[in-house]
Formats: sequence, C-alpha cells, structure tokens
Amino acid sequence: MSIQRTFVMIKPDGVARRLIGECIQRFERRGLKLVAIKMQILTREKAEEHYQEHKGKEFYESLISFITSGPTVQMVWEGEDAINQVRNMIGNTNPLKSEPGTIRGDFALITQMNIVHASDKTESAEREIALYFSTGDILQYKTDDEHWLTSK
Ligand code: FUP
Repeated sequence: MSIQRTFVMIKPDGVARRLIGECIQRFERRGLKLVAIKMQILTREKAEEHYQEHKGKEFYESLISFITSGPTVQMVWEGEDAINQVRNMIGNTNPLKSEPGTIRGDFALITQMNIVHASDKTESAEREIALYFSTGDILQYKTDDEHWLTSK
C-alpha cells in the first residue's frame, strides 16, 4: 500500500443536515489527513464536468439539478490507501445497500441524497482533485504521529 490523496465532496443534503463536522470527524479519527478544503455552490458547468461519465443517463438531469441546489464542501484527504478506505467509509452509492457504520448507511436512504461523494479510483481522484483545486491549494505538512513514524 501507499499514501494516496482522494477527493471528497459533501453534497447539498449533507451541508443542509449539518453533517459537515460528522463527516470530517470520521475521516480524522480514522487517521486520514485533511490537506485542502473549500466551499462553493457548484455551477451547472462544473457539475457537468464532475459528472461527465453519467451524461445521458436517466438520472443525469436530476443529479445536476440537485448537486447545484446549494452549498457543497470540497476536500482532499491524504493517507494510506486513502481512495479505497474512504470509499469503504462512505458506503454503497445506494444507501439501502450501505452497511451501518458507513456515512451513507448511517445517514441516508435515498440514492440521490446520499450525503457525500468520494473518488472511486486513482484516475478519478486525480481528475476530481484537479477539477476543484490547484496544486498550491494542497498543503504539505506532517502531523505528530507522522513525525514519529519517520524519525526512527
Ligand atoms: P458514487 O461514486 O458512489 O457517488 O456513485 P456514482 O458515481 O455511480 O453516482 C453519482 C451520483 O449519481 C450518486 F451519488 C447519486 C446519483 N445516482 C442516481 O441518482 N441514481 C443512480 O441510479 C445512480 C447514481
């Protein structure tokens, strides 16, 4: 395994339900490191770019309309095997199939309003991070536990 960066977005339902702190706390407690964060209401153009793989699907218009409906939070999280670990922590796309203990399994019931997005593979993480952040927005720093790991 290796240290990876992954992109996470809290969707308008997550923000409206005051779940920003809950999501951040789960990733922090797991040992992941927050290296970039911002908030914005997505433009239609940005949303279409983000969800380009879904263009033409029956849920596409509703997805774009929902994701642009209110504030969202964009984050980059860093850590060992971060992409898969964060995907496991958010749960299945359909909250009805999400395990309890995952964010979607604990807080959602409807696929469109599933609180949070996270990159599903390395190429998506790179693409999505670049869509929302410039290189200079992403901080490089070491936490105390990392100093301990590297100071032997
Ligand atoms: P995920 O990677 O888990 O966010 O899921 P997808 O990229 O497959 O889907 C992106 C978003 O499209 C989902 F979060 C919600 C929406 N969606 C639907 O509304 N209906 C579907 O059948 C599939 C996805």
